Amino acid sequence: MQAAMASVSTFVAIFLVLLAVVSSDLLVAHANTDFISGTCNKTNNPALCISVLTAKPRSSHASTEHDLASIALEIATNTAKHNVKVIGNLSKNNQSTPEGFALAICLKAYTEATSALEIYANGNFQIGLYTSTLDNVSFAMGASNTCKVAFKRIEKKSLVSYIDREMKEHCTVASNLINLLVHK
Ligand SMILES: *[C@@H]1O[C@H](CO)[C@@H](O)[C@H](O)[C@H]1NC(C)=O
Ligand SMILES: *[C@@H]1O[C@H](CO)[C@@H](O)[C@H](O)[C@H]1NC(C)=O
Ligand SMILES: *[C@@H]1O[C@H](CO)[C@@H](O)[C@H](O)[C@H]1NC(C)=O
Ligand SMILES: CC(=O)N[C@H]1CO[C@H](CO)[C@@H](O)[C@@H]1O
Repeated sequence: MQAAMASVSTFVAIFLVLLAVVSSDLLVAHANTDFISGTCNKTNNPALCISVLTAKPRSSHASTEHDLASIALEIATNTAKHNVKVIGNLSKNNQSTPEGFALAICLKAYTEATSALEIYANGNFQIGLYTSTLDNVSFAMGASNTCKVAFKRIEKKSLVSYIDREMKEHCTVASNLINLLVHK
């Protein structure tokens, strides 16, 4: 009987501990979602900002606007790099076609965008030169338009409009968040 009582109270104790662990995890997750949405609410496109940031698990550990801006800059940088690869792959199968000509322009634009983000924007961000960082992100974002115009010139449907849009969106979110740091 006593042993049974003991095991019931042990069971209750374990249950309470588990409950506490689960609910504190939920509280933390909730607090971070609030931090992301609260920060994104200060930008002029909260929905885009939230969807881009929450795709990256690391965002849920962010506790400052600086952390979120840094994550957004990394996302934009990875997008530029990824786009270089996608365009490089497409160029192989489109050589000596009008599309190949447009893709070469896109490839050059995204290669320059990658270094603008990875070297210049990242370097300036690290040392707190946020206005310069914004110049570099803005330059990089131009790749999406350069690429779009290249296809317009050959009067063909762009093979890469999806990645152009992604680049524009990711650079916009990075700019909006870095902009929050400028006015501090
Ligand atoms: C952000 O704005 C939305 C829509 O106005 C609102 O529902 C939400 O509570 C806001 N988030 C925070 C953390 O203030
Ligand atoms: C590029 O092509 C290579 C080889 O076909 C493939 O492994 C890689 O996943 C492709 N990358 C992208 C980003 O499409
Ligand atoms: C980065 O920004 C700085 C400051 O505006 C500028 O001098 C530099 O040329 C920029 N680099 C790129 C690649 O945008
Ligand atoms: C016009 C042209 O040659 N387009 C080709 C470009 O490459 C992709 C595959 O990577 C082909 O599907 C297209 O037909």
